[in-house]
Amino acid sequence: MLETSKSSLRQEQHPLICQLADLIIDYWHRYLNLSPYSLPEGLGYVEGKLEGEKLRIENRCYQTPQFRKMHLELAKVGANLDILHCVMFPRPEYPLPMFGCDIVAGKAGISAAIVDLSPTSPEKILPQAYQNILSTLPPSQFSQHRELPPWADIFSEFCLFIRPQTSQEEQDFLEQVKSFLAVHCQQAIKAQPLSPQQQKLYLEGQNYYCTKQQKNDKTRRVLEKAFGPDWAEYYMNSVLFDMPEAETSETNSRK
Ligand code: BLA
Repeated sequence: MLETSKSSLRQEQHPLICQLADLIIDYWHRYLNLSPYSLPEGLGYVEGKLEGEKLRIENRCYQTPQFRKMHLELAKVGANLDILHCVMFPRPEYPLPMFGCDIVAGKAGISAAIVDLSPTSPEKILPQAYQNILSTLPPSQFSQHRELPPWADIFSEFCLFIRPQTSQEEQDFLEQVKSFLAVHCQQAIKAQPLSPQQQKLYLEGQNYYCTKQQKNDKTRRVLEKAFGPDWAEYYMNSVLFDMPEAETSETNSRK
């Protein structure tokens, strides 16, 4: 899956999604030492159509010495709903937070743009170095902040969840994602491994994050409509928010 050319789906996406996808891939290449990560067979590109509109999904996945799995997904529902989903899962040896980002763009523009560095520590707080740097970022001004749903207690105090109102706000969101990615990649490459006991706790932190994200009914509903409930469940548990403990595949073991 180490493609260098731009994908077909990307060119059909909302311009902010294209920009963000390019930016994420650029930062990953710039800061990290990428190797391919294989998704379960047949899940690189998927199309589904049960009721209503066709859903197309395109996945890109990498791993690095610090990250077990870095996943960028673009999805298109019919002609009117474009989605970008991105999660960086740290290897549990490192006390790193989860980078997560989601953009949902409909006919009327972007309804949801969210980015966070979410804690994995037993205390559910970010490492001090992250807190120090994130709290010095210039404050961004957005006219519509959105309220998080009840399952979303996994996010940090730095989580940004907005409905951008202007192209300036869209660009400001992009700048925020850039800052989060830069901080995260710079911290990750300096990270020191944890003791086995600590690793277990951070792994539990990641599993808690995944369990909560699996409760996002809005994501589930989109997948269910195109692929049915069983496939949606499988996809949410094994591609979007798979838990590292459940991983048995040898294809993605560290080189
Ligand atoms: C919301 N996610 C949504 C919405 C849709 C999807 C349709 C509703 C948009 C809105 O409320 O305006 C759909 N998102 C998808 C689909 C995929 C996807 C189909 O990623 C993948 C195929 N979601 C994430 C990640 C985060 C996230 C990594 O995948 C955050 C880091 C958050 N999405 C998130 C949140 C909402 C959302 C918090 C709002 C949920 C709500 O208001 O109930």
